[in-house]
Amino acid sequence: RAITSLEIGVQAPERSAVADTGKGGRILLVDDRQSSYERLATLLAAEHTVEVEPNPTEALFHAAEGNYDLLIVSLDLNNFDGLRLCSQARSLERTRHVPILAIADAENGTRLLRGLEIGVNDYLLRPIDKNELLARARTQIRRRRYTDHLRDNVQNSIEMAITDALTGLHNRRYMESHLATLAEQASTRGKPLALMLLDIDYFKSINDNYGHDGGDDVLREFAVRVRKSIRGIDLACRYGGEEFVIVMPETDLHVAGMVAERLRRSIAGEPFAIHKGAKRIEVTISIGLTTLEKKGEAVADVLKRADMALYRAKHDGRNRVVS
Ligand code: GH3
Ligand code: MG
Ligand code: MG
Ligand code: MG
Repeated sequence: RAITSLEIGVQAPERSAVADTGKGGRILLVDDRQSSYERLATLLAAEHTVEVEPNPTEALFHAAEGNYDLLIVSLDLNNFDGLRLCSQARSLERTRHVPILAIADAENGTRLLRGLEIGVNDYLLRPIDKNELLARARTQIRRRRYTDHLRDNVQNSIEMAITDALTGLHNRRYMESHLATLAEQASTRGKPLALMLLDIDYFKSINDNYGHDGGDDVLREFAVRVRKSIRGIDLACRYGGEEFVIVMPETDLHVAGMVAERLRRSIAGEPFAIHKGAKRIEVTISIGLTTLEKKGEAVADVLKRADMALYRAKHDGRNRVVS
């Protein structure tokens, strides 16, 4: 798609420099009147990188792909195209958070009211004053960056709260809250649910022989293998030091038993690499396996049963699955 964009003469700041100054940004100007967009683009180019797109349909494509900090949309386009663009930009996931500054002739003032209703962030009436244009663009870009920053922080906090830092698997807290939901779903839908508790055998001696870092390497590699052996809907978590839980929705005891046995064999059958280049060490695991037994059963009871099965697997000689 050929972009009829127009890079304005003034040197555009680099993206990183933009972030440093906290000022200049990338703006997509959607306007089809040449005298208008040339003037606006020149004014904006004093602080920002500006691209011009006269065609609103094309503009939506660019906006969705272009990582802009601000859309400036003329509502004087024919057939209410400017308004349609604003409303489409608001409904698309990729453009929802990009601020929109609308521009209109005074005679199109009613379009501005519509624009504000559908989520335009700010507006300017023609004739446009240079300082006002720059001030409003700056405000929108600053706000955008701030909310992006907040959104990233919230996202990170959520991820950190539910993830085990060493292995990247879910943590125990997440598993316990999510397990209740999965068990409820299984009960209401009349589907089976399997749960296995996995514990690395003689892990203390791995730590003793290869150091705590060697032990950590084993835990990380173990998590990688677990992830490979389960489906997307299964839930794997690090339950404690070298104990893990796998919850398998819509899986009965027979199938879960095969999954557990395959995982046990894949661990025992391929020694683990610790550190770079160091010799490989043999690791085995014991697995206690159970299923949700009756509708509405408490998850604590399911976990207890898995723990008892694990205890028997250890007692019976380790490197085995017991259900
Ligand atoms: P068993 O076969 O009965 O399970 O023997 P074990 O040695 O694995 O038993 P135990 O559960 O007593 O030992 C687990 C050890 O795991 C104890 C603890 O020091 C170690 N551990 C717990 N968390 C971590 C961790 O994050 N990293 C490392 N390297 N070791 C850990
Ligand atoms: Mg133990
Ligand atoms: Mg152990
Ligand atoms: Mg243990």
